Amino acid sequence: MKNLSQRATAIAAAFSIFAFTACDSNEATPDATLQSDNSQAAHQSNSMNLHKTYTVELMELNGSGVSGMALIELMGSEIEVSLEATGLTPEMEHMQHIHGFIENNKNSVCPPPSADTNGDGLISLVEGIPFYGPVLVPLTPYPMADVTGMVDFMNQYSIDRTVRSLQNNVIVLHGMYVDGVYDPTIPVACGQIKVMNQGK
Ligand SMILES: [Cu+2]
Repeated sequence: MKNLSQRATAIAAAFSIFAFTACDSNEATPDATLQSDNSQAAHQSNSMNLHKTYTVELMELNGSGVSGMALIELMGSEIEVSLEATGLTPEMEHMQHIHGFIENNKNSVCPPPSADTNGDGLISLVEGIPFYGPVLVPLTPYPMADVTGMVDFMNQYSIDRTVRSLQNNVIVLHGMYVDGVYDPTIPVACGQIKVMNQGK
């Protein structure tokens, strides 16, 4: 299996032609065309816009050493999520979610160091919520990292209409040892979901 960045490049090439016909080039109103899914007046190219590709660069939180990449393909109300990560605690389960805010299209972001409001040197699940918001889509079944701390994951989900502005959301991976005890909730990596085939 090709690695995700090679697949991402191939998918970008395959979909770049759609950029010329897409009518939702204004990402400030990302959901406008999706809201007209069922409208007879919908622009001719809406059927193309229903297939969008997103990339996520996962970067470490809490000094975890975790990094990775995810690819999300949106097809109507379905998403296919492919995710690879390394540096995870080996042979432990790692929760992974799409986090975001559903109210007012508020943008979800990865938490900065200042999110550690209790000053214990770690950003807890709860301390991160003001930044990344609650769980919108649990990316189940949560994978077990292999003996090298790697996860190679793919699954499909139906998503609610309110989640389809995917670029307003982030992916968060969880779980590492803290003071000798495995904390399955602590955030260990985060990445903003970005539209791949934009402005090409
Ligand atoms: Cu989460």
